[in-house]
Amino acid sequence: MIEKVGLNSAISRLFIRKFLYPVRILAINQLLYPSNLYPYSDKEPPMTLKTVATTPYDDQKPGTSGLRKKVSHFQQPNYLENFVQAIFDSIGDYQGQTLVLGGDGRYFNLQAIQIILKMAAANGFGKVLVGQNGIFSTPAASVVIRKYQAFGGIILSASHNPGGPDEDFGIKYNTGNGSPAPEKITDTIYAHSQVIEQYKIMENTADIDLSQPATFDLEGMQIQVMDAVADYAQLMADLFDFDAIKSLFSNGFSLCFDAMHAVTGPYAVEILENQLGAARGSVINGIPKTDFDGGHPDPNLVHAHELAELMFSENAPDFGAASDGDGDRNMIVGNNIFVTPSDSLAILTANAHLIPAYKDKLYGVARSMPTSQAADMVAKKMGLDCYETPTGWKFFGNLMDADKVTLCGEESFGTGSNHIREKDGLWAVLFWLNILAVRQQSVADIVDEHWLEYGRNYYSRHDYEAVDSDSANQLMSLLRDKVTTLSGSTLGSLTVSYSDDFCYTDPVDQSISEHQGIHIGFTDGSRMVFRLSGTGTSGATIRIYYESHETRPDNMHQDTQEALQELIQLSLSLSQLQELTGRSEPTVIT
Ligand code: VG1
Ligand code: CO
Repeated sequence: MIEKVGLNSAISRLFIRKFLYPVRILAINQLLYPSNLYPYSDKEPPMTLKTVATTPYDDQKPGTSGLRKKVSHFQQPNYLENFVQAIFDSIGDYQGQTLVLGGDGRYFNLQAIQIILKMAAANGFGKVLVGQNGIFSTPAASVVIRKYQAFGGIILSASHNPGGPDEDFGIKYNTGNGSPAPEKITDTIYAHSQVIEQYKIMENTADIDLSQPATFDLEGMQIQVMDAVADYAQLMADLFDFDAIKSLFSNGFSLCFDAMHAVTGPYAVEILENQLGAARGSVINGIPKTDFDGGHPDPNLVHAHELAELMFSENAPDFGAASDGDGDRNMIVGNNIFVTPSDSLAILTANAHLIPAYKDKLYGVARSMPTSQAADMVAKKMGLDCYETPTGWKFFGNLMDADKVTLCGEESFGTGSNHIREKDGLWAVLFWLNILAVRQQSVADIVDEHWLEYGRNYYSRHDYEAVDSDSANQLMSLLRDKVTTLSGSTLGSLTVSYSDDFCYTDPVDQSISEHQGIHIGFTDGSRMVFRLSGTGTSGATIRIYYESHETRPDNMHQDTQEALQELIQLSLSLSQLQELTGRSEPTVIT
């Protein structure tokens, strides 16, 4: 099927280029220019496929999830074009094949899409599936790549980073399985960006109208503007028991979903309100804005404060949730209770048998290294394999493709499954709603029962944002030296059982990823992890993650920061954070 499409489109491209195209250009030029002014001879129509000479930028190394920079950085001459051409030069033979294209709707999304469409045509793609108005949430892009067997996709997003002319933009490539490109491809993209001399683009072609579903031809390449929500919504209906969730809502269950003026608004309104019958207005901040209304579209209690205030008030609805800029993260909150993302992964795993799509088989579970070990406890009891990967969703793709894991999660408000190859915010919300519909208990009761059965993993992450890069690097290298000698030693009341700089060997392709974070584990099961963010755009962000395991039933409801106090103090003295960075407090605590 793919080959046939490829062949057909290759033939039609040839036909259009050789015969139709020159005729059309001539006709247009005759119209545009009176005959005495017509600047080109009949034999030499203006070429629209242009090869543009360019020089490399030295900073196009993709981070945890694609290349992220300030908008103005992306607007430098050829900056975007260089990176897109570097992607095309790194992904193999896509001639005549299909590319998926869309983004989270942030500032510069539409301009970038028009440029990428023209570059895709010039570089020989047969077809581009682009979301209406240039929109695809990250999970929806993954759905579309898989469903239409595309060669790959380009997703324009800086996720939870703020948007607007002075804020961030981002771009990443996903492979044909719908997964963020693995490191070997992102490394190749970077290598190409460092030696790039030219890029190809169609010139003198009008912008494509993306305002409604339609099909266009761009010099032989087909462009299909698609409803950005429909395929995603259909997949959700296939996975979950929509009837059970509908009756939950019709029985008066209340919900508040904060879309944070980011991409998830239209998806949430369609699925939660239109299809499942949640009350109108259950989705708040549902209109996507190019600058997220000046907010920081990161679904945590700090940034989703409108939701947080509501959920911890007397008028709290039964269930609250929020998603991020590109729709792949989720925060789950019950009436007066916050569910940590690490606990959420564990609870979804323990309750997967209640969900149509997961009731028959769970392969295994995976979590990123800094994520708490709550899921490990569940996996152990259920006899499931549990994998620990570096931070970033790209590391889960191989495990899912090889049927080693079904559910995956990260502490950074990311949860997902093998239904696609990205984390998926609304999917997690629907999973929770399906559990609540079946169990007919409150979020708080479900969490409490879970802790009683598996123990509670107190968990917190402290971020020190926009720290001077040199100081942050110095802190990490000092720690790297220290950890080699810590094992067996006593720190405060704790004894170190292991400490190293996390190195991951992919169990499927044996690729090795080094320096993925300093982790120090203690004999009582508690841990701390230090790493530098790979998604920020100003200075460095130091992330410190803390976890301790509590099994005494009477100690399940302590304040998290207090429960982790000893670890927090230890981390500060061990890393000399204050001396090296001048910071006495984290900028964000989650
Ligand atoms: C952060 C999170 C990580 C997540 C990544 C992308 O990375 O910690 O867990 O996968 O963002 O998420 P870092 O390197 O800044 O810690 V998103 O929502 O941008 O797609
Ligand atoms: Co995101």
